[in-house]
Amino acid sequence: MPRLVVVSNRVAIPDPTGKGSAGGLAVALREAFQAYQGLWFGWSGRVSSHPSPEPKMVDKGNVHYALMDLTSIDRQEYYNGFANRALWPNMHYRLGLSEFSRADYAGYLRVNRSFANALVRMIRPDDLIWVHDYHLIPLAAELRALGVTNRLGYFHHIPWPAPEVFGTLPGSRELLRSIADYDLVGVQTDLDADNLRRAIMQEVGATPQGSDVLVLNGHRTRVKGFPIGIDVKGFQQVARRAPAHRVVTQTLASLGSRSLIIGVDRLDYSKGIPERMESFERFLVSNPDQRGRVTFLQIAPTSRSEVPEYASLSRTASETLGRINGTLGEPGWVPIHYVTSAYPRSVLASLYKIARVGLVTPMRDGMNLVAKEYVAAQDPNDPGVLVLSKFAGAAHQLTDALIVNPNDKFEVAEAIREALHMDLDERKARWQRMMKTIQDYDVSWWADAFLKDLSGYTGTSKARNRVRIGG
Ligand code: ADQ
Repeated sequence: MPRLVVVSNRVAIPDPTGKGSAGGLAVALREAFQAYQGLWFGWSGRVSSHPSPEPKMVDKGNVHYALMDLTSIDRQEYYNGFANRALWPNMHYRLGLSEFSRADYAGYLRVNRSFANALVRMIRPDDLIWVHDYHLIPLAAELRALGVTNRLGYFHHIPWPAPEVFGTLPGSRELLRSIADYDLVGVQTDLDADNLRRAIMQEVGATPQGSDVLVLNGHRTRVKGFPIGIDVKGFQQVARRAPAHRVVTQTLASLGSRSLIIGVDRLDYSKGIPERMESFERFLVSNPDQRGRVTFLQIAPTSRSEVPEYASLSRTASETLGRINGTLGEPGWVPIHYVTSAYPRSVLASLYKIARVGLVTPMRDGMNLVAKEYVAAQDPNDPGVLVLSKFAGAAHQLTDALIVNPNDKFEVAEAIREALHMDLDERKARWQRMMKTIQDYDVSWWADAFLKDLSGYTGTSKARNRVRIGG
């Protein structure tokens, strides 16, 4: 059995209390590591003035964690700069927000190279190497340059935009050439896979072989959709427990007989939070009988606050909230409740379950796990309704949600009305079909499918000469 080596920007070490991070990637990879001895390599999250070129090792169970510190310039250029100010907006179709700087791009390449230099010493010949997300696209090229011949897989968690959009980014050709150094590239949807394959063919001249394989300089790369799932059973279990947390009991008490609509997202412009508030406003304006009878709770923990566009979004969200609550609120009723805390998974699960409507309306999203969590948490005998953006990867699977265009506030308002009035039979029928999909394609399916494909796949037509590196 080969060892699994996972590489991601941040590493989620389980905490000793067992309550550890319940973030999507942490849960997903915990599943993957159950079947393998493993090594998880990445940034420690710490900044230091003289980081060691060797990772700090932490051992937990069958997984070794290898943690690299960064300098503050590294963090600025690689993470805040190129990854989050150039790649992220480009890949979410926000070209006006994409800020390219040569220094940031150089920092991005530098950190990828230093990660490869540290990692290469730890790799064994039969390791399966699975790299995650847009921070680390060039890692394969760096590892190959150091003589690594192992199977290299990459999973891209965010959308892969149309080639015409990605092509606007300086450096995009170089990134496409390096992505072709992986053996298997997984993306969230077939549309993303098609976009990426077209870009690699049009921009750097790869030739197709069959439906999902591309050949560039004699190396074969398979590009394929692997929609990420959630831990459905785990989520159902926590949702079934009685709501013990103060946040849940207070929410229930303050609601009284009102219906709850819920939104849960990191505070990110891709999630469409101010736009969603305005759609709810439109709903209240068009349906005056609903005023005082429904409350919208938006949970949006702050993220990437060092990036200027996020600080500006935070101001816009607060201003939109204040305006709507000021104009439409009444003594004894606040239309929108807005909180910026992170909550334990059990609290989110209970709130999802209480909510009549899950409002998941990103402007663009790779998958959107909240949509799946909302479905998993519902009471089978009285499920709520999911309103879902057509621009979330999840919309490709959850076709029984009320699918909306988040740019059209009238359409979203109408979907909220329809959701609140939907009869029980229809709610159950839609929920059962969505539940089947998220159960069939849960997080274990995702990790198994990717790793099975990666381990059974050879990137070269001829077997590579294996060199033994590390130990
Ligand atoms: P994100 O952009 O972070 O993920 P999402 O898929 O919705 O988006 O995952 C967010 C996770 O954080 C969910 O598990 C959610 O429960 C949790 N979360 C959100 N708000 C929280 C809060 N207040 N407290 C606690 N937990 C909270 C990226 C891509 C997505 C892709 C995922 C996984 O942008 O498109 O679905 O990776 O591949």
